[in-house]
Amino acid sequence: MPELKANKEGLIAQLKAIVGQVGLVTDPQAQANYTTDWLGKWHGQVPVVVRPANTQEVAAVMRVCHALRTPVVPQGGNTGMSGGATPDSSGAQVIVSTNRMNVIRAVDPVNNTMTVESGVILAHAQQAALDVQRYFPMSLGAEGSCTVGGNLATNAGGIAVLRYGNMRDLVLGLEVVLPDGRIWDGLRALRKDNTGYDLRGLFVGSEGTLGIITGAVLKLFAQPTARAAAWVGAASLEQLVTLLTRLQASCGERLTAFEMMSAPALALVLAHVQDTRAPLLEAHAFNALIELSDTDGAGLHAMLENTLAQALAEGVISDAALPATQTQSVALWKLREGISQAQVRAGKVIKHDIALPISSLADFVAKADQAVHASAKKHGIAIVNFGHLGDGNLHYNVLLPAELSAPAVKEATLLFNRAVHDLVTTFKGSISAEHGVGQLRRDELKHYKSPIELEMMMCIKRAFDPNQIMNPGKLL
Ligand code: FAD
Ligand code: 2HG
Ligand code: ZN
Repeated sequence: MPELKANKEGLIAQLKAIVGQVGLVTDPQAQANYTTDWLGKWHGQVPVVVRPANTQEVAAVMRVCHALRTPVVPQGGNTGMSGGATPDSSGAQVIVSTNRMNVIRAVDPVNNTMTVESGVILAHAQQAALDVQRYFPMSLGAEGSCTVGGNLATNAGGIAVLRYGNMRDLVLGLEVVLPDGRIWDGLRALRKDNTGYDLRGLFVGSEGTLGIITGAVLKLFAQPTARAAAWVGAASLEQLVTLLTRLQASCGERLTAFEMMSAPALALVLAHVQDTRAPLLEAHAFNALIELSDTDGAGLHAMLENTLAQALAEGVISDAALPATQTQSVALWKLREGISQAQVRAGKVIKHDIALPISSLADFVAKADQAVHASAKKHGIAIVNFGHLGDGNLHYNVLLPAELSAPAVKEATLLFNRAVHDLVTTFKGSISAEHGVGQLRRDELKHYKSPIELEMMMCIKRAFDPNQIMNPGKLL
């Protein structure tokens, strides 16, 4: 014990010499914001949270941790949904938070790029683009607190992937501090660069297991100045998929978001989120929130209205409402973005973040509903199915009663994970679409990935992090 204490004090002293007192969080109460995740599901313990101010400080911190073999958990905004940024309970791991690294280093409207530190909050990155009449399209419910580094490390998705792609598609260059403290300057702002292996691609989605991302060059786009939205009710998922196909044909790349909420997902929001109301008179088995955007508003609303009117006339959809004002549009998005919070308030949730070919979605959901209900007789459960239908990404979540004991939740999680993920595999889908594997799906990854894929990933992990100090217990 005295040795452990001496080690801990020695570690903190060395880190303090790098980042100063302002860069350390040692008070256990203040540490709680870092050691518990957004869902309140994971809790860890650390001797210290380190908050370097810049890349050089991150490098120096990593040199110390590397020399002492201290495991490091990188953390951005701590909004992740897979427990990737939460340390274990050993008290031996250190959190390295990027929350002081929030400088927009450069914006180049001619090259349509922006260079930012990894701790920049996503909403601030969006604003920096708008300030030069450009657009950074990554958008998700946690954008007011998640960071660009966290978005990259999880290869985040969100509501505009349909048009602009996920984080991997939106980054041109990276700066990364390697586990031994060396700095890789890959901050290239090029759209073509075939000088060897795709190292940038390796770090995107690596969930802090290969190094700490400290900077990034992001792609910018023309700023959409016009938007048209609609809320649609349909009797089946198949019908929503038909509508998606029609909108893609009639609106092309203007189709920016196609988000789905099943009736139970909408009901949950209406019950648990204040100042919300149903957009349509009747309840529908499936709802979609659709958005078109363009740099020129002429004809945009008409394009959406016409496609919806035809779909209504042909019985493809059951009802639709088009917001007449910006306030009404915001109210619709509040329904969509309130689902995560509503689930936390309603009970205990088993999260599934799955991707399937869009052509298989309806068939998958019909079979999954059957499988889940079949194995759910003894638990009073609800299926909270929603997600980014336009990307084939469903959050096919299972809500358990709040009063269920921890062992019962564990048992149900194993049961429903197997039921849902087996079926995902049958449909050649993915068990992890946008939130990351973290600690939540680590065992599932091991169960479903082929041995050869796991082995290739382990080789990469060993090459970058031979001492296994980067975010142990996550992903692999
Ligand atoms: P953290 O939670 O701090 O970390 C996430 C992972 O990245 C961890 O493994 C961590 O170790 C690693 N990491 C963080 N920073 C770095 C870095 N600089 N270098 C290396 N590794 C790092 N996600 C979506 O994809 N789409 C959504 O639509 C979406 N909606 C959400 C809505 C709500 C209300 C909430 C709470 C979350 C939502 N998320 C969504 C999940 C979450 O916001 C994203 O995963 C986000 O990208 C995480 O960013 P962060 O900065 O909070 O990362
Ligand atoms: C969303 O799409 C997020 O709203 C969160 O990815 C999903 O709460 C969830 O399960
Ligand atoms: Zn999502």
